[in-house]
Amino acid sequence: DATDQPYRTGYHFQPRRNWMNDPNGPMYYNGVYHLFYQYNPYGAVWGNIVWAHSVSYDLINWVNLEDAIYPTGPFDVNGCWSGSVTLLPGDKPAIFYAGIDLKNRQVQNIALPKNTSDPLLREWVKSPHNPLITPPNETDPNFFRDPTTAWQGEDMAWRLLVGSQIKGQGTAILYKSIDFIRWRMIGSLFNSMAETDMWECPDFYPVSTRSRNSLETSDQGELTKHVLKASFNHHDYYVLGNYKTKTDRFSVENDFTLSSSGLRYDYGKYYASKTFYDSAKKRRILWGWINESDSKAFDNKKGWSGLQSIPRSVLLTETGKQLVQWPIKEMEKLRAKEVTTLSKDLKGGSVVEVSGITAAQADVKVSFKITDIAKAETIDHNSVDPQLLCSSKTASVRGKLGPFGLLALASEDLKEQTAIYFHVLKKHGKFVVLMCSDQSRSSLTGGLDKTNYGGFVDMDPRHEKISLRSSIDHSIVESFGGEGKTCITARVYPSLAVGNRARLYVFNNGTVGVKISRLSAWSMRNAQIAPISKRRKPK
Ligand code: DQQ
Repeated sequence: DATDQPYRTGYHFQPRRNWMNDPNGPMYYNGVYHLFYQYNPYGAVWGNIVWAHSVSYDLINWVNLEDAIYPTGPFDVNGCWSGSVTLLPGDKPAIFYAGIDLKNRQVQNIALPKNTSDPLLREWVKSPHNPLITPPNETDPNFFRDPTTAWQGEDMAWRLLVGSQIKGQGTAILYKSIDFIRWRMIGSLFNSMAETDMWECPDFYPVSTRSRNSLETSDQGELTKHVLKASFNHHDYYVLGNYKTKTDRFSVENDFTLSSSGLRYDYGKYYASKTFYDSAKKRRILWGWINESDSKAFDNKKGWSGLQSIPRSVLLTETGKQLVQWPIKEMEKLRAKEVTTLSKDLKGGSVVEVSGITAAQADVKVSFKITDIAKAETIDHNSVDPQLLCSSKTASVRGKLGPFGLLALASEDLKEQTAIYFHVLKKHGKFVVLMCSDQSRSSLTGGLDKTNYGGFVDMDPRHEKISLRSSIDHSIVESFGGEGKTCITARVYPSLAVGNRARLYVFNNGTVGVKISRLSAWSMRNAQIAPISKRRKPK
C-alpha cells in the first residue's frame, strides 16, 4: 500500500521484498527477455546470495519465477555471485557465474537449462565439470569473480574475462577455451595506470563506429570499437579501444579516469551494470543496479533494498568519443497524460510549476536554448572536477547562466526538492555545459546520503539546445543530459513530496534568462510485476 511504502517504484524493476543487487545474465531467448539478479531470499540486507529470475515480453512488465541458481555443491556452497549468459551455437544459453566454494575461494561455474524447450527456462542444472576456472596463483582467491559473456574469435575459440585484482591493482583476466569446458589463462586484458580497487562485473563488447546498429558480442566487423566497463570505487567506468581476436590485444584510446571528468556510464548511483545484445530489436541494452542511499535500519523497516535502472539502449556517439544511453522505447508505452509547453522564456530567478501530471511518477523532457551566451561565468582554475563544482554550485546558489533545470519530487513550499540542472560556463575561452543532480534538499529526513553528483556534457551550447530527460519514480530520478551523453541517477526519500503531494517545477536560479524550447511531461502508469509463483521454503 502506497502510504506504507512511499518509496516503492511504479515502473522500475524491483522484487516484492528483500535485498537485490547486481543484474545477472540478462538475455533475449526464444521471444522472452530474462533478467536474473543477485538476491537475498531471507532479508533486506546483502547475504545468502542466489540468482533470482524474472521474465518479460517487453522489458517493462515482469513475471517473477523461482530462483534459478542457489548453492548446491562444494563449488558454490557459500554463494552464487555475479555472472553472465552466453548463447552457444545452436542457441543454447549457458550461464557462467562466480561460486564461493567450500574454502571460500571464488571459482567460475557453469549452469545450463534443464530443458531448452521450456519457454521460461525455469530450471538450471550445474555442470558436472564445476568449477571450471579456479583462481590463478597470482590472484587473491577473494578477488576473482564476475565472468563476462563469452565471445568467439576468428579461430572459433571462446574468450571471457574474469574480474580481479593483482598486486593491489584492479584488472580483468582473459581466458580462452575451445570446448567451453577447459579454460586457459591468457593474462590481463589491459593494464590500467589508474590505481583502483578490484574490477567487479567487467563487461566487454563491440560498438559500431558507423551506424546506429548494435553488434552481437562476437561481431568483429572492421568498423568497430570495443567498450571495456569495470565497476570499482563505487562507479561504473569505461574505456574505448581497438580489439581483435587475432592478437587478443586491446589498445585503448583513453585510460580509466577516476575523477568525474572521465567516462562513466552514470555520474550518480549506478553500479555493477551489464549489457546484452537483443537480437529481436538489434540493439544493445544496459541494466544497472541502483542501490539505496538510506540506512540499513531503514531498509529493514521497509523490507527491501535495491532497484534496477530503466533498461537503456547503448550506442557510440557520432564523434566516436563516448557512449550515449537512452531509456528503451518500450518505456514510452507507460506514458499516460501529457502536458506540453512550447517556446517560453524562463527569466532569471523564476520557478514555474509543471502541473496536471502525477509528479511522483512521471517522465519529463525539456530543452533549453541559450540566447545570451556572452553572459556565461568564467571558471579558469585548471583541475575542475564537475562533481565538486556541483557541490559548491548547488541549485540554491545564484549563478549567471544557470543553474536552470527541473525540481523533481518537490514539496509545495520547495523545502524538499531534487534539482537536476545545468550551468553554462566559460573555461579557457571555451563554453562548457555542467550537469548536476543536487540531493542536498531532497528530504527533511536526516541520516540519508545526500551527496551531489555532476558531469560535463560534451556539446556546444552556442549551436545546440541543452536537453534533459528525467524519469521520476517515487525514490529514484534517472536523468539523461544532452540526449543521453551524461547520465545521473539519484535515490531520494522525501518526507513531504510523497505521492500526490509531490510537485514538479522548471526553474532558473541564474541572473540571465534562458528559453524553454519545449517541455513535455507525462504521468507514468505502473508496470506489472506479477508475484512469485512458488519459492523454496526458507532454511
Ligand atoms: N556483487 C556480487 C559480486 C560482485 C559484486 C556479489 C558487485 O559478484 O563483484 O553479490 O556489486
